[in-house]
Amino acid sequence: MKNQAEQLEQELTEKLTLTFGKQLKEATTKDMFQVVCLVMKESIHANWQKTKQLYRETNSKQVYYFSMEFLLGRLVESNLLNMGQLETYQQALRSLGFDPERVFMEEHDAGLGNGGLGRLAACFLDSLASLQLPGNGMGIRYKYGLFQQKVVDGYQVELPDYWLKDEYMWETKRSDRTVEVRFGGTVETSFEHHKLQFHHHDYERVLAIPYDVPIVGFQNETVNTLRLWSAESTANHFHFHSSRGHDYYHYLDYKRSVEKISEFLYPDDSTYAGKVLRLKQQYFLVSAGLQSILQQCKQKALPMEQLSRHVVLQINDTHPSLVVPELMRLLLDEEGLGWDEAWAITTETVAYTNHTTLNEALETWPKDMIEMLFPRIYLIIEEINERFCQSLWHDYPELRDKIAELAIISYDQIHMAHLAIVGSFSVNGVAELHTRILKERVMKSFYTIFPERFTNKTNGITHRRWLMNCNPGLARLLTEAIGDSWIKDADRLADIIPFSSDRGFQEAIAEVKHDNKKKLAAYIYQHARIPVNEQSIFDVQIKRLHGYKRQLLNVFHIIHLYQRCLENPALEFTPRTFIFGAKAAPGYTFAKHVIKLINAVADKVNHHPLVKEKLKVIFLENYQVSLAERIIPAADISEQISTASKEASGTGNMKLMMNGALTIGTEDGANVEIQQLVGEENIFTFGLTSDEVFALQQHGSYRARDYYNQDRRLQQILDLFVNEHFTSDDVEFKDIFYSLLYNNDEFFVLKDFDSYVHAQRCVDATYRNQEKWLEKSIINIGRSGTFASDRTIREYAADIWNIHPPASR
Ligand code: 26V
Repeated sequence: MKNQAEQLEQELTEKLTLTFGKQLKEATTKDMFQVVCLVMKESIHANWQKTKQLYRETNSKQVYYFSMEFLLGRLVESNLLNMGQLETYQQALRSLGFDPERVFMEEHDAGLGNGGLGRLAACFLDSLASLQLPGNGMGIRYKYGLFQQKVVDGYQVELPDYWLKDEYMWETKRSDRTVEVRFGGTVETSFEHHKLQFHHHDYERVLAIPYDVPIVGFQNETVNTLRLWSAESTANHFHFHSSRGHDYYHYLDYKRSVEKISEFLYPDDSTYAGKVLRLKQQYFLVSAGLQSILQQCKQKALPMEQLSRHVVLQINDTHPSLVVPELMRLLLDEEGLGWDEAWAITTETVAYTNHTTLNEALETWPKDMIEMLFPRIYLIIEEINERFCQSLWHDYPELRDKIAELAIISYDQIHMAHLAIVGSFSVNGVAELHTRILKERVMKSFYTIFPERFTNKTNGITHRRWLMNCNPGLARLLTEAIGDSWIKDADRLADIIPFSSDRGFQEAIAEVKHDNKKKLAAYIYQHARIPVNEQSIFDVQIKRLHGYKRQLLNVFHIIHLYQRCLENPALEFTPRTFIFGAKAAPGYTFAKHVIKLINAVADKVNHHPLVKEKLKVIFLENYQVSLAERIIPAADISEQISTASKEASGTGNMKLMMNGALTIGTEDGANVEIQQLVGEENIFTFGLTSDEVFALQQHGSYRARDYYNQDRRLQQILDLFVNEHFTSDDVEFKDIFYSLLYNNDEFFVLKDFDSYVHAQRCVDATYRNQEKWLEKSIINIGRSGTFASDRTIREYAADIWNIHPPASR
């Protein structure tokens, strides 16, 4: 009798011959990766079919998570883990003479997202499937994901991310589910059968082709669907639907303009060129997604009036908020329903998640642009706005002076968040503090009108990827100590808290961390050629580069330490390795200057004879999901230092905590909840509170210059910028200097500096007492179960979606 791994060896070898006509000794790791995927897909696809059938037979209500971003990373290992096959495959690959890790690394990260918002969507899909919930993703199959980052001479350089270069092993093209999306043209009205009818002419036809990706649940045979839409031209476009001539060059222009729709993921930067294209992408996702959902309902002969009993549409930020008018359009024009009926259905079906309160990140679109691109949708938005403003006038006399502020259309702009709130039954924030700020400040008047709509759903992360998969050493240790119940129920991680003061367990935790640090050190050496001390504190800040996230504050502290070392070479503190990973939006000049600054400081610090044994600064290039998976298990300190009130939640904070890092952070986003869970003594909190930030902003009483004038340390640091200490051509650092001293330091870097330095001293002192440190680390791991996305998804399912696992399983 062959064991499982031996059987698998045979299957893999056979598949290799069948697919590539190769023998084992001729196979490359890439061949092997593809063969592994092909063999896995046989069982995944069987379960996929069964799951779809089960949902059909049980008539299950389904949630569709509409998102412009899904940051999946690699799937091979997490799929194997969820299938319960990871060890078998690893064993079989080793016997066949392959290093499993290298085989898995052949998979190109699917980087269809910018940061937290996109990764959250991916974690949610994992949890939906793992909880056997009928839930699907709707997204765009961008031909190029988020740019690949290279660092050249300290500067960020962007390269296209052609992730589809080799075939994407997980997708299945579903040409049979193609739908048509229409852009531009004109709308005419007529009065027929006692009803106003709308006719759309001269539009551009775009084919939306779905590519389905299976989402494998954790050891439960559930396989859900992520549907990614790709835009294609249609050969008979001019022939049938345009009054324009149909010469060949016209056709090529048309083809090009259509294919552009699903070509690029846009970075989250307001200064990008081609806004029109981004808006087209949003409508493309929404229209294709909704049409396919309604088609499925019709196939099941469900009456449209009951749509909300069978379907719920969750929109990930306002990017897909055109679902509101698009669903109205389909119900009115295609299904022939009346306005009130269609409106009731729409507002019972759509739910909206807000992910930011930053003013510059709240989406608005010029009304002319919407009118030009989607003339019928524009008319519907106008009507929604008209009716909403009317109802404000009649039902809320006390808000009459606020109508302009609340309107969906004002000053020729369409406010997408207003559209999303008015058109949905649920509005949620992503952490307690964030939801409070929405209710009390940013969306206060909407909260007065629709108090029942607002809820909080604190974000989460999948502990399968972010603990079991990326930190197998820790996972093993936890299971040895408390059994494996935490795997199915992350709250059981709390069972290790009684071990937090157990010396033996502490030692074991320290050993795992040290192993992980060794591995990361090897990676750093291989990629950056910088040797790092494995005994040093690994201090990690990994996230998008943004002013409000304050990587600059971190750099200031590093420069401060550097100067203290120079002043006093005998200065005693635990050596530190500062590790950064961050991409800056290509058009965000300030952020790019900060990257250059980090690298310039790194250059000095890493080579200075008086400093290099104590401090190291590492900027790891091309931060992405697979790199996060290497860094997080090795972190001692988690930097969560945003200006209070600005970070809606953060999710990196949760991942690092779950892997035993201690947080140094402001009272912002989910940091507040981390603090509540672990207690003040197990986190390093510093800085202004969100209320203090609001007060300073309101009174305009902050004077950054005073802090510079009064704090010698800040003078020293900033003077290095202008004195060209770091590079000789440092225009970029003068730009940073100006933003702080002439633009009055929008993000309160100077204001929080002293408090941050103090907190960092506490970090150093605490780390010296390893027993205490490890105790805190274990308590952090133990309390992190709350941040499993399974908890978040259970809350969404129960409080918003009203969906359940199908009864018969
Ligand atoms: C967008 C933009 C666009 C214009 C320029 C400035 C700017 C800044 C930020 C954003 C972010 C938009 C929404 C977003 O990604 N929010 C993130 O969502 C995560 C998941 O809920 C959450 O953990 C992060 O705190 C939040 O920033």
